Amino acid sequence: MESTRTRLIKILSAERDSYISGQALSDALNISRNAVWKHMKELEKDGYEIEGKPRKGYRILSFPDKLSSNTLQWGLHTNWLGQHTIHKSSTPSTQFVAHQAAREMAAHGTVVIADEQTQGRGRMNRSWYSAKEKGVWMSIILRPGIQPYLAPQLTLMSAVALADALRRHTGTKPLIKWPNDILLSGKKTAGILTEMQAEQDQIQYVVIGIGLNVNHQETDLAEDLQGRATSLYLETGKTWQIKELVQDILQSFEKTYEQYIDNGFPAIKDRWEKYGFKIGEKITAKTLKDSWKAKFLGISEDGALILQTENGETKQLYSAEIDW
Ligand code: BT5
Repeated sequence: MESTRTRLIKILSAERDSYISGQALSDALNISRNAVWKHMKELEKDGYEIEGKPRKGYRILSFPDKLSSNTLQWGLHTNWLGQHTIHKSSTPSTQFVAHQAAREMAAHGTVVIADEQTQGRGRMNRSWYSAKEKGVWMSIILRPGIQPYLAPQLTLMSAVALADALRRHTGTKPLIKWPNDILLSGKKTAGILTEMQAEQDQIQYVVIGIGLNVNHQETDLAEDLQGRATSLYLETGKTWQIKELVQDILQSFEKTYEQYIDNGFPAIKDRWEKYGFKIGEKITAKTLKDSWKAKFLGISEDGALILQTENGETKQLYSAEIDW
């Protein structure tokens, strides 16, 4: 059940240019006119700019820049992704919140987003720095009808969706470093973490975590990241509105995900390779037993890394540590 507040914002948002009378709102929401007025005061406290005119009614003039479940909806053009959002001002990790929500049957496409994470995570228990209100820290809950062994493709698909959104929104030239990093000028700007709950041949849910550095100045980056990581601000000299970026990322993600589910991985593979970092160049790959120099040829129809070793042999790897 949506809160009265959310319904109020939806009604006002649908009529951007005309006024809606207090009576019409009170009828639609089944609350008194005085209660409507109180809600308006609360919205103003949250940074909404609302115009109230005697005998005409109310309209929203502007939405706050701040992230919230409501502000995210204004201007979000998706069919299912982000239609339900959980927003936290501070949380250890949006991944934790998303796992819990998914266990409690949160719908496919639910988005968890935070202004700050205090224990943000990368892969293999590495940490992810998530400075307050400086970036996009979000987790997407999906319930894809694919076999569990295909889940790594979702990481590659997400990276393509994110790279597309960044290129279009900011005019930057992102590259994807296999499997999950987005680089600008050779430095890490975003990372993706795919986690899954599955039985042998069925996925219960997947949580895709996306961390994107947006408005960080050099000193906002943790000391050990300085020189290795970057942000959209550092690359473009511009401050970006987090809310608008999130909306574009979600729109791009929904479209790319649908293409993947409808047509499979091959179309994603071609797009991935256009962004692929060091394709055609020499890299060093390490597995538990081996380490060898090889040329990075691209990715296979199912998402494996294709390498050509120095003696001309072609190898496909699904997981490896790479020295780039
Ligand atoms: C990743 O792991 O790159 C996945 C990052 C996923 C973060 C999102 S934020 C929302 C959601 N909630 C979470 O708790 N996590 C997800 P990995 O490839 O393991 O890279 C981790 C490494 O990246 C660290 O060991 C650092 O070297 C570096 N790193 C940490 N924070 C960074 C940052 N803000 N920007 C750039 N690099 C960073």
